[in-house]
Amino acid sequence: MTSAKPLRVGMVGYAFMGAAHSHAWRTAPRFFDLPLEPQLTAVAGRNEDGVRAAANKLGWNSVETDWRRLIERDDIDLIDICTPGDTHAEIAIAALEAGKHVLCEKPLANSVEEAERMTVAAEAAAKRGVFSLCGFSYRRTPALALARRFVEQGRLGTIRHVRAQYLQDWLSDENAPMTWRLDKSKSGSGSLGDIGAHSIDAAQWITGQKITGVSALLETFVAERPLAGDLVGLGGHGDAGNDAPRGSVTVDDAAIFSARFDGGPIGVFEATRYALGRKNAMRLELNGTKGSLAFDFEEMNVLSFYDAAESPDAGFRRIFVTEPEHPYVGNWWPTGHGLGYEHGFTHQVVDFVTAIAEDRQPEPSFADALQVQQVLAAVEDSAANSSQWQKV
Ligand code: SOE
Repeated sequence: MTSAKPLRVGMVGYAFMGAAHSHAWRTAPRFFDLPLEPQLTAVAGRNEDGVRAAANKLGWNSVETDWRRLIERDDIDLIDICTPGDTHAEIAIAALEAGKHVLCEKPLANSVEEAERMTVAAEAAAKRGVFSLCGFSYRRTPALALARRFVEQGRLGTIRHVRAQYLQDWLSDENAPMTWRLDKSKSGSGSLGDIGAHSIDAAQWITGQKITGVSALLETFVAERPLAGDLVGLGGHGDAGNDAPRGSVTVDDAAIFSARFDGGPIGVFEATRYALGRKNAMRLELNGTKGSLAFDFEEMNVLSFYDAAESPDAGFRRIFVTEPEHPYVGNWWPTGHGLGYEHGFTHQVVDFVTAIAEDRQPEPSFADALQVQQVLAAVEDSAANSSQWQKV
């Protein structure tokens, strides 16, 4: 542990993302020499029993049943937003105006208009030394950070193709229950915003290029699902029976779009929760004039690299991203011992805490996340207009 000044955190929400963030806040100072020491000061949730149980399990020191109270507390420096998208704008803007740093889960908001208001608040706050970060945590996966390093070093040459897929299968069962992720009023969109947004952010960040236009298709395969339970979580396999009352799915189950990037590459993106057997296949492939890179989160410690300067039959080289010189890796285990899903969140905490201590705005900023939101909106507009080309 450090003897650094405390950074007192208040987290809103405590489900899947709340658990991942709690783990990150607890773990970061144990493996990284942080300039500020995160303290898990309070967690907020509407259900008192639920939030108390979560606080005990996840290691928070106190609870609130109203996020507003968390923001009023003067023993809290940073608000961590782990709630569905419909609440992000209100909580983030209130927190920033109250002088609290903000970590907000992705996608930033449920609309471009909300994301714009959040960005205005974030930029005003940054001038007062109050910073914000959007939780596109895959940027902090060592293999993807290494991919960016390779692109920056020019090892791919000029990038021609971006191929991005995010494939899951947790909705394949038509009787898997409704969750908030399937309710547009809560989540903003479906596979597009939940997982496609990660691909958009990662592709743009790694290539250093922005998407300028898209042509898209969205599809909802199962229009109604059993209303079993409290709409929380990823759902799962159906056991509600055929007689259970059903609720309407109001988001896309799958999204496909083609894209142009401002530096010349063309891209194809696919996001779905119906790819049976694909559990968390967040995949990215880049083809350039000098080489290609390929990544699949299901093998998250591996980055595949094809170097055109080598003999063609050398094929793709599988780089095991577990060397101390690889991004973030040196603080963990000896060479060859890989990392997991949770480490991206821990690295996110490390980077945010470091930026706060150094009095600078970290990336991805709310402005970066607003641009992703604009891509999401362009995809929805294109799909609603027979896949017509839509500028971002
Ligand atoms: C569910 O599809 C989900 O948990 C996303 O919400 C996360 O952002 C992604 O990391 C894993 O899948």
